[in-house]
Amino acid sequence: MSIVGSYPKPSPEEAVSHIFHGATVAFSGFTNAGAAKIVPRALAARARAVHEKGDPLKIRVLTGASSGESIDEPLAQAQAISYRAPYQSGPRLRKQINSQEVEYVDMHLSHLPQTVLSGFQGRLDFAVVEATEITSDGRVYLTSSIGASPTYLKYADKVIIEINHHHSPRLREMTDILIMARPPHRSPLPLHDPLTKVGYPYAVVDPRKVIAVLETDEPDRVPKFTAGDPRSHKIAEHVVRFLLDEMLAGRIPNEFLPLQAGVGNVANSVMAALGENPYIPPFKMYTEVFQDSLVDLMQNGKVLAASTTALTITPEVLGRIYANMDYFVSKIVLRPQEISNHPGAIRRLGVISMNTALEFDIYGNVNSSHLYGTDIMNGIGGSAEFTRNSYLSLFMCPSIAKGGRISSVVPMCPHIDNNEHSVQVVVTDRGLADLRGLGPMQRARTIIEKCAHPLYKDYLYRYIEKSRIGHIRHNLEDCFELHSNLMDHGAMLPDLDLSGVTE
Ligand code: 0RQ
Repeated sequence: MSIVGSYPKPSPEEAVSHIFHGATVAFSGFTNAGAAKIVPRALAARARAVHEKGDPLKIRVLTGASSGESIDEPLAQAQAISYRAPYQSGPRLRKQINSQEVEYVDMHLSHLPQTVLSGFQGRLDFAVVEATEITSDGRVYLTSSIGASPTYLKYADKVIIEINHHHSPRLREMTDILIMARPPHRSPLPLHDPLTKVGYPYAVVDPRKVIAVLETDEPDRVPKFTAGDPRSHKIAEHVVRFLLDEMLAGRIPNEFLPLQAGVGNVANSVMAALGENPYIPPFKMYTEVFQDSLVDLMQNGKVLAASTTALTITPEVLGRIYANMDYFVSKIVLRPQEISNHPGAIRRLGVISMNTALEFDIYGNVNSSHLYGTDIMNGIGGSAEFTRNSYLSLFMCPSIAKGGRISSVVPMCPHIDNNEHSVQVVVTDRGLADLRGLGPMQRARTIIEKCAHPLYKDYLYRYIEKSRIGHIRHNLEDCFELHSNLMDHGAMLPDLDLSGVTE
């Protein structure tokens, strides 16, 4: 039985009629995994109808992380979002944020639940959460992501539950839910291994707050990941060689250390390369997003275990997991994002973090979120909490973008998400720069030599030579010349001959 108890079961249209202009609505979903599906669709339709009559209907949207196709895109299309936190990745919403139609707060994902419990997000009017089951005493068994849903269920005034029959009810065997108490009443997390469980297999809601239980049977809209391109393979080669060298040097133990990997092409290629390499021992993951590429590695024994907050897995591959739950339930733990991304757990476990940058500067400061320092791409997601607290932190990206019109290595990043104090290793298709123990000028020369594309090396060397001498050399007049050129002329160095450049 997926609905136990006498909960109201209105139509989706009736359910969303409660949601008013200006309401804060917190949805389940960390990526498209476990995202609410019925309510965003029905709410978008209602917003369109309300707008046609000339009345306003815009809401403040919280989720676990991005939730493009399921939540952000339909609501953004209906111009129904006024405020968004803590992460997004949808093209339409991105446009509305960059034209300042939508206020967006780009946050560390583990911070979100405590901003809710401490009241910084204001009143939480509604929580809309996907589940496999709700019981009469208010236990809610979540689906393919946990995200911030336990906190939303606890603090929202009113709750709508979407029971999705597509998901396996056995997901609860992977689930481990704990909500951190208010400080100063927090205890140490007794988490010594990615598989340690410290909580309960369900979230809890006061049944009196539940105003609707809806039912559906639809898969998560997780897009297929694209196979890595040659540059991603090159980056992966550098990363694998570096990790093997670290093992040989005794800095990574023989049983290896848990890995965190960001999303996208490059991360997938790196994971595939680690999986294929016979000298890398079977390893565990302590991460926030578990993707398709890891499922095969888990099935062939290379990935021993994974702690995550989301199974961001295409429907076909998720079907494979659901058909083999006896194998997978003992190897995956699904946690709330405040635990999957918890600084203390990441530090204790000695996680190796591998995230993707848009660009980094010659001193090792990284920009993953803002093009030209102004336009949001997606956000920081969990990249900064993993980077800051990991045992080894790596950032990766191709050395050039847009056919060479953009260099990913620049004199100074116009926006910084992870700074030189947290970033230990940067990698491009050209090579890897290990920055540990290096002073600023050593970092600059190593990064230019190892990571910059040959087209941009001379410019970068010249930049440091003509800069003002201090602990760090910079020339405040020229430090953003490449970005200004890009905006004014469409290329960072407009006079470069890019005819032979292949990406
Ligand atoms: O442009 O879309 O027009 O082709 O930016 O670049 O190389 O396809 O990068 O998809 O791997 O994403 C950092 C955005 C990389 C992502 C980022 C252009 C480039 C292309 C995209 P097109 P790629 P990817 C775990 C951790 C932050 C969150 C995070 C991200 C487009 O990884 O959002 O790590 N990370 N979370 O041509 C201008 C530059 C550029 C540039 C590339 N320097 N300037 N444009 N592009 N470099 C997940 C969670 O937290 C949930």
